[in-house]
Amino acid sequence: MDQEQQSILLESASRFPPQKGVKLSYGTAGFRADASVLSAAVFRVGILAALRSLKTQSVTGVMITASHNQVSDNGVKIVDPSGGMLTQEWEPFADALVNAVDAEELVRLVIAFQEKEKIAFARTQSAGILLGRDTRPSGDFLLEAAKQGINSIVGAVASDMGILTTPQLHWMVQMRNKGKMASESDYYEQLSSSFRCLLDLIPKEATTYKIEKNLVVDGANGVGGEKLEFLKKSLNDLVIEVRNSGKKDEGILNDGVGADFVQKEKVAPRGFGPDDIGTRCASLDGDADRLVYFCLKSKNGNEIDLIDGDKILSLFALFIKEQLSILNKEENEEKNGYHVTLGVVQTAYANGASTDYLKKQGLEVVFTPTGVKYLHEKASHYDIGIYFEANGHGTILLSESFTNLLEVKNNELASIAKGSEQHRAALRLLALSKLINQAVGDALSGLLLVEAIFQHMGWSIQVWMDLYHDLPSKQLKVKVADRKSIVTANAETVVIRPSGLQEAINSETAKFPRGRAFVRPSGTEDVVRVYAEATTQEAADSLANSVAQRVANFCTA
Ligand code: G16
Repeated sequence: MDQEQQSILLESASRFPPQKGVKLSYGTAGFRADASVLSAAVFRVGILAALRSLKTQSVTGVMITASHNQVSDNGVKIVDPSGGMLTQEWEPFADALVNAVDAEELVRLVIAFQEKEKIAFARTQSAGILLGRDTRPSGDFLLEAAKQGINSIVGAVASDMGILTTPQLHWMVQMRNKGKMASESDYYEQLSSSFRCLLDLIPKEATTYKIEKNLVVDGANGVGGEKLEFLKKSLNDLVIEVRNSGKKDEGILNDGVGADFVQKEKVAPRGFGPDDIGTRCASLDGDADRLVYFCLKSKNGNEIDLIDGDKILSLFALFIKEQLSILNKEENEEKNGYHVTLGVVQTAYANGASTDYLKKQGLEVVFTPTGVKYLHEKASHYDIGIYFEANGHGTILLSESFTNLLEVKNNELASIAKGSEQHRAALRLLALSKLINQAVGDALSGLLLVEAIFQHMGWSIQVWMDLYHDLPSKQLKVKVADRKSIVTANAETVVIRPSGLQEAINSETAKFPRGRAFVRPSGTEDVVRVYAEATTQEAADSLANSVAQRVANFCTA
C-alpha cells in the first residue's frame, strides 16, 4: 500500500474513533448494537466491502439494518459478490478490523490483510459497492459513515441504492455480477412477471376449493410494507391489504408487530383483530427477509394458528416434487442421463413434526447451525436445495446445471410437445427460479411464490395448516453475564461448555415424553436462546422454564 493510501486511511479512520469498551462480533448476520455506538463499525465495514470488491473484482454490497431487532438498534452486513453473505473466511478479519483500538492499528491490520490476500490497490481499478439501508432513523448517519469508509480506499466507488429491503440489495449485487439489469424496478418486474407466469400455468381443473384472493399483510412498520404497497400495484390476480406499513402514526418498527414477534409469541400483531378471523394473513420482519403466515382463531383475543418457515418449506417442497415427477414421468433417469438431487435444510429450531413430515415425503433433510449463511451453503450442494429457518427466513436454490437443463428441456419440449404437462412443469420450475430470490431469503418473493402455489394447488389455508400438526413449543431468552460462555456443537443441539450444562438439560428433558430442548447464544441479541418442545403446551413451557433456570445457574456460577 503506498504512502498516499496509508495517509488517506489514517486521516479518515481518525474521524471515526470506536467507542471505548464496545466489542462487536460479526455474529449471525453482521454487526448489531445500539445505533449510537455503531459509526466506527460501519465506517470500517465500508473499508472491508471495498477490499472484498477489489479482491474479487466484482460488485459487493453493504446493508445497514438490524432486521428484527428494536428500532434503536442498527447493524451492518456485507453482501458477497455471489449475492449471499460475506464469505465466512473473512469474518475473523471483519472482527479484528471493527475492534481495532485506533486508526494506527486499523491501518496496520489493513496492510497485513492486503498482503496476505494479495489485494491489488491501483488507481485504475474500480471497486463497486452498492449501499442499502432500511427505514430506521439512524440509517442516514450510518450510511454516511459507510460511504466515508469506502471512499478511503482509492479506486472504490460507492453507489447509494436508497432505502431497500435487505433481500433487494442482495438481489441487486447478484444480478450486477451476472451482468444483468438490477435496478429496483427490474426487481419488481422480475417478481411480477414470473408470478403471472406461474398463475398462467395453473391446471384448469385445480380449483377444488374456492381460493380466497384477499391477503392481509403485516409489514412490521418497516421497509417491507412500503415496498409491498408498490409491488402489489402490478399484481392484478391478488388483493393485498398492507397493515403496519410504517406510515406515520401506524406504530413503531418491530414493536408488537412483525414476523419475529408473531412467530415467537404466537399471537396476532397489532392492527389485527376478530374481523380478520378466516382471512389469510402474513407477516414480514423489519427488513423483509422473513415471512410467516397466520390465521386468527379466537373471537375474544389475538390467538393464532401459525404457519411458520417449516410449513412454507413443506409447501415449496411438495410443489417442486410434483413438478419433478411430472417431468420424469415418461423418462427414466438413464434416459435423462441426469439425476436431480433435491434436498431440504433446517436448523434445530425446526419443529420435530415438520422434520418427520418431510422425511415421510421421501425428502433428504439435513441440519445446520442457525444463520442463513450456513443453510444457504448446505442448500447449494443440491440441484434444488430448499432451506428455511422456522422463523421464516429461507429460499430455494437451483443449480446452474439444472436450470440449463430446464432451458434445454423447455426448448426441446416446446417443439415436440408444446402445452404438454411435461412442458408446463419445466416452465413452472423456470418461472419459480426467477420468482424466488436465490441470493437470500426474501419475504416479498417468498410471499408471491406461496400465493402462486396456493392457487396452483387449489388449497384452502386449512389444508395447508393440516399438512401436519406442530408439536407444542416454547422459546425463551435468558440474559446472562457473558452469552459466549456457552459453546455448542452438532448443529447447536449439544452444549459442550460450560461443562455439566448439557447433562442438566438432558435430565430436564427426560421428564417429558417426546421432550426436546437446546440452548445457544444469540448472534444478534445479547441473550441466550432456549428452545423446548413436548407433547403439550404446558409441558413445553415447563421444560423451557426449567432449562432457562439451569442456564441462568450455570452462567452465573
Ligand atoms: C438473522 C439471521 C437468521 C437468524 C436470526 C436470529 O435474522 O439472518 O438466520 O435466524 O438472525 O439469529 P440469532 O438467534 O442468532 O439471534 P434477521 O432477520 O435478524 O437478519
